[in-house]
Amino acid sequence: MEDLMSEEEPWVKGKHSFKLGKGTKITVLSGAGISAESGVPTFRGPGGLWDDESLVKLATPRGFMADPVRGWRFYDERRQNMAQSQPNPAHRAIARMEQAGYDMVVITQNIDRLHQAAGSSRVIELHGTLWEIRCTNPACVSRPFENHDVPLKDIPLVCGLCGSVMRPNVVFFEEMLDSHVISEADRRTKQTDLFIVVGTSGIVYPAAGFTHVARMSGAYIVEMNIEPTPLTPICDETVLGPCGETLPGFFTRLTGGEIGFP
Ligand code: BV8
Repeated sequence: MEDLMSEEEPWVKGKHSFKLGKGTKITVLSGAGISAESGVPTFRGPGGLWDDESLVKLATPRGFMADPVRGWRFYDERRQNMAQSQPNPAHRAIARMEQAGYDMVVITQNIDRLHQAAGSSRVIELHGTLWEIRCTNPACVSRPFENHDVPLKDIPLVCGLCGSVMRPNVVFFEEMLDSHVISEADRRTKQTDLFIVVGTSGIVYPAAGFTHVARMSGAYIVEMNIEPTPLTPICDETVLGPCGETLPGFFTRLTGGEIGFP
């Protein structure tokens, strides 16, 4: 078969040497960069959300509870932005691989649900989602619930059951991730043959740690980013470029052109 490598694709390292088998287990670890081409701002890098230090505080339990009005304004604005966003070709390519029958799971750090909107059905959300809300009172019997009001009707949102302030059902900094979510992601990573790290700065743990777990478990690791990251040294390949272009091209090559992408 002629080499499907497209010359113009800038490969920082590694030559495409992974061969796909029918039972190959593919896992994608995605970060904010996979949603950048959908118009969802990233956290770090040019125009990153965390450029404004005071916003990082709102993504901590103490910061949010110290000023729930400002906290909810911050999250309401992000919900409004996310509500305008559509999955991009990177999200769609991953979903297309699942629909084509490949064993594909997504472990995402993102809270925008764009993977699910693209059609991915096996998504592990490490940091929760902005489209769910929960009560902050640990003694309250209410459960997290979906809420897609854009904009939010009340700020701050208050629990109808106990009157406490509500919060987005996301994992703040300094909060433990859900232990079941962690073990599901860990188990999948350890079974993975091809681990694709897309659009993450590889700074936030424990999420970034799954790439190390994949390495130790013998997976072939491909990184897709617009710049090298602290994970680059442990990846077998790094492909530089906007993942909305590089990821569909990567899957086309991987499947020998078997599946085209819209
Ligand atoms: C925990 C949800 C135990 C909320 C997020 C000191 C004190 C306290 C904690 C810590 C500490 N030091 C370390 C920690 C642990 C901390 C951590 O890792 N901090 C980092 C900053 C050092 N982690 C935690 O706190 C975690 N919990 O450890 O619990 C504990 C308990 C008590 C005390 C201590 C520890 C919880 C982490 C989850 C936090 N929640 N978000 C919200 O969104 O508001 S984190 C936030 O960063 C996002 O969720 C995001 O997922 C995550 C990682 O960011 P990325 O996704 O990588 O995005 P980023 O913008 O950074 O990078 C984008 C990348 O895309 C770039 O590389 C860019 O080049 C690339 N890109 C851009 N465009 C494209 C592209 N690539 C391809 N194509 C493109 N077009």
